[in-house]
Amino acid sequence: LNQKGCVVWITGLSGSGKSTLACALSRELYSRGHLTYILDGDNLRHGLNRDLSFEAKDRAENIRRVGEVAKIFADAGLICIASLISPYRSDRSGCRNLLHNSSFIEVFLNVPLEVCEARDPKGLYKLARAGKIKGFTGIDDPYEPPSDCEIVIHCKAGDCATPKSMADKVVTYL
Ligand code: GGZ
Repeated sequence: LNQKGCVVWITGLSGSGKSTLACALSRELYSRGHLTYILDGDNLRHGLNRDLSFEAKDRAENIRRVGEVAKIFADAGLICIASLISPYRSDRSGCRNLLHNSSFIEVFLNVPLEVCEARDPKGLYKLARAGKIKGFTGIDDPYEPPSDCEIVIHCKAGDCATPKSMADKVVTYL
């Protein structure tokens, strides 16, 4: 096994399919003999990052910590897949700057808010619209789309790629 580590950083709205893509990509890479590890924002917020809120400064700290951990995995030779909303460009570029530029692959899951909101897998958009969650990304908190990321995956209403085909697009790039 001879593998150069890297970080695949998946950014996008809640419900855009980041975790689904992360899993599909991990499976696809595993089947090709690569070692991977998934760092998922929602999961990490139950442990490593459970002291952090969704205020901008805490989101920045969330991204910073995950970027540092991702770098450790990449240094160890793994393909680290990080799936976080990471709504601020400056936070994402901070992570990019921790790594050699060629080792940071930013993937933008470009799914319109309407599509994410219609999916609403955890009912969070509904709560946000009802004012029961404040500062929800896309509703009353910003999302800054990447302007120069490595990969963009588009998904329009009724026309979304399968997890496998999204993963294949990333694998082809890698
Ligand atoms: C955005 C929120 C919020 C607010 C709870 N804003 O789709 P999910 O549910 O399963 O994943 C989302 C997760 C976001 O965590 P991240 O660490 O990825 O966010 S960030 O990168 O912005 O720090 C969502 C849930 O937490 N969630 N409240 N106010 N998402």
